[in-house]
Amino acid sequence: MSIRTAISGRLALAAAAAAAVAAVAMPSAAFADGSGNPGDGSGGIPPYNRCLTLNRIANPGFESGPGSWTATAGVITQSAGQTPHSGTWMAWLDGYGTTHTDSVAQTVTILDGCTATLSFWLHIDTAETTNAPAFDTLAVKVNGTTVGTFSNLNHNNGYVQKVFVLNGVTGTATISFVGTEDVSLQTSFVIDDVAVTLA
Ligand SMILES: [Ca+2]
Ligand SMILES: [Ca+2]
Repeated sequence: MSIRTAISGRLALAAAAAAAVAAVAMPSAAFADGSGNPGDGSGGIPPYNRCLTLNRIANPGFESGPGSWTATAGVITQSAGQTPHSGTWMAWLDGYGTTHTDSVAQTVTILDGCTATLSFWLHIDTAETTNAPAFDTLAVKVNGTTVGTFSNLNHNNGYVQKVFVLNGVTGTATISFVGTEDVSLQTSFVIDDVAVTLA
């Protein structure tokens, strides 16, 4: 084989390889919506993957401070009085030992045809006695409907992950946590690493 023949052969192989790569490139319709996001479900996306998105919650661990959340004063904090589940920020509701209500909320979009799951990490400590009624409560709400309730009776060391499947919730969904204390004996509801994922 001459050198010229060998080079010619290599060029032909390179051209064939390039053609093979071109043949398996994503069809242009996959990004027909122009978003560059194949999972946002807004156009040209096969239905089997349109729910495969990352966490819909922005600033889920509060590490950007209050950004993206609506909260009552002092809730989103780096206070040394509690330990976050991750990072240095958390949402600390209540803990005053007086009549008080705190809240923290964020609105997300749940795509039609997808099932959303809400999860978060929760730590509760309290000065209430464990065998008393639920004097201080935390309500977990979606669009104003309570999907879960916790209280001083659920106090725990460290954090426990709570998970709620939000069947039938589509479109705009406001996720809110509302902590209500009675007149005495503090209960702290500490929340971190909130997620809403779709499947
Ligand atoms: Ca955090
Ligand atoms: Ca109390």
